[in-house]
Amino acid sequence: MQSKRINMMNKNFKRTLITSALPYANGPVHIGHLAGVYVPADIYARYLRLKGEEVLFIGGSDEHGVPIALKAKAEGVTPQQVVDRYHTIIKKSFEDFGISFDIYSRTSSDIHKKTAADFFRTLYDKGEFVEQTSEQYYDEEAHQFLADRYITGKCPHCGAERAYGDQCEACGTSLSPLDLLEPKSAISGSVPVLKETKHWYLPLDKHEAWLKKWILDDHKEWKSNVYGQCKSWLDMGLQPRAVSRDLNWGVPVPVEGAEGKVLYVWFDAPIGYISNTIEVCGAQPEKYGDWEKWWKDELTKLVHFIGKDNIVFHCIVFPAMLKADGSYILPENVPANEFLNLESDKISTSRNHAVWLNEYLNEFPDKQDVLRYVLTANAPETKDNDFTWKDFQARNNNELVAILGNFVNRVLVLTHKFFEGKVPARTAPTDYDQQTLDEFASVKRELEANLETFRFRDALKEAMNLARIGNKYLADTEPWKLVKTDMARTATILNIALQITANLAIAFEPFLPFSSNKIKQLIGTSDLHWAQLGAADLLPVNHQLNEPTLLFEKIEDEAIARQVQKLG
Ligand code: B3M
Ligand code: ZN
Repeated sequence: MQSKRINMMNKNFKRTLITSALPYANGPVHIGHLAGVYVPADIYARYLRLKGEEVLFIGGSDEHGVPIALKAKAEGVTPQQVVDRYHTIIKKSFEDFGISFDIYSRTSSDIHKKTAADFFRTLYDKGEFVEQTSEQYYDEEAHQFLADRYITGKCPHCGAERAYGDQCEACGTSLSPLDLLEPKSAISGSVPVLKETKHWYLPLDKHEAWLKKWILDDHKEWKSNVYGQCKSWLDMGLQPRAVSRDLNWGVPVPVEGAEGKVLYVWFDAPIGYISNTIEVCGAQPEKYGDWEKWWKDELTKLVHFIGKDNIVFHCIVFPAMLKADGSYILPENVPANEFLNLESDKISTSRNHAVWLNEYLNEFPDKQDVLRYVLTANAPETKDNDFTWKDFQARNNNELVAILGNFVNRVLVLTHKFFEGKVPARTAPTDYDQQTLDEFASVKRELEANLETFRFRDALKEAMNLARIGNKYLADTEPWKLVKTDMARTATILNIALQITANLAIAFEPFLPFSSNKIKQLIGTSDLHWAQLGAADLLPVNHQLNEPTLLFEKIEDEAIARQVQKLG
């Protein structure tokens, strides 16, 4: 057992398939989405690409489910109109923030509808479902069964008034409609009646034994929040889960006698990862190859980036679906994050207590990296965390401007001033120079160790350490003074400082892609790879640098006060 586990962990994977949760297309995305899922997934994807590894990074909108149908009803438009609107907004926000998906597609695509229906059909034909008729709530005014969020009531666990048929948002407990006290239809407000209906269930109880072994024995390395949640689900014992719903918005259940029924949104959504892989491989076969190698080859490392409310679906339900099919690999890791709060309060769409990505960019154009930086430095990796505008300002002014931006700017300005913007020659490095150069190598090791284990906060700290090393080096050696007496020594110092600058462009690329590009542009290089991190010869002598411009600018109190005020 022990040796098997070690084997699995040391497996020599050939490629990495990265998925990020598919956000519901029923609203724009906010900083909580970015911090919890998309920035970490993007850091990981960029890092692996920079290492020259074969990577496929999948994103897309989740366009089915009751919240979307409800929103359409409330607005008097069709569900398709709702998802068209938000899919476009969400897709653009991700592009604007540099989330480097290989594809960002959607679950209302034809490829997805076919892939999801085929997936269901395969399991159906293999006898992997249990068919069961049961009594469910029905709205006699609206003539409709009330699944999931179509029904509200009092939470039996915490007593909160507006719990939904699938979950109580106040206490986080997942519910089924029959658990609710004082149930009410979300469509008409009427008290529903019970009526019989047939559904297909995935018998998770039958999958329990292998899931227990696979997660609890073989994946002890998963993050403790993820492992802990899985363990508590598994310890409680798994129940069959319905994978169909009586609804008119979704992928129709592809069997006879299923009129008016669609696949449960949590059945079709994760299949969206597969559909989007099929779509991108079909569109660019020379670049990505055959889709099946990404999903059916044991040498593919599958990693799901998600938020903590999606853990059970990605660690238990979707793996059970994949296993029931039998031809798919299982995720190697599911580095789920906890939640991000905003100014000590839960982010809430209904109360508009959120920072929306599209609005942020209106207020802070070209400051994508500032937000990426703050959200990573403060990521809810092991526990819920708080975003505050004060912290945002402080990290920008005291870290990005004062440390990283200041270092790069000083080096470039001094080189232009003393050496006409050309990389000066390095001669006879002192012990201190050597020690500084050696420190890069240890930073590289630390960075890698953290990135490989999804500790992005610590990884970012290491990258920032490199800039601190640079600042300290300049402060200790004072080339602006030495220039009056020792030109050769000044040249050596600036050469080393410029090598540090080139290293910063590599180290920060996964975290701050826009700033990394700017640095590369300033130093006139485009081609830098991860393997070069730590090297002291990235910029050849006499290489021409471009005119310095500032990487970051100070954010004033007024701008911050405006944002705080906006939250009310
Ligand atoms: N749309 C829930 C969410 O956005 C859901 C994720 C689907 S991932 C396959 O949190
Ligand atoms: Zn509750």
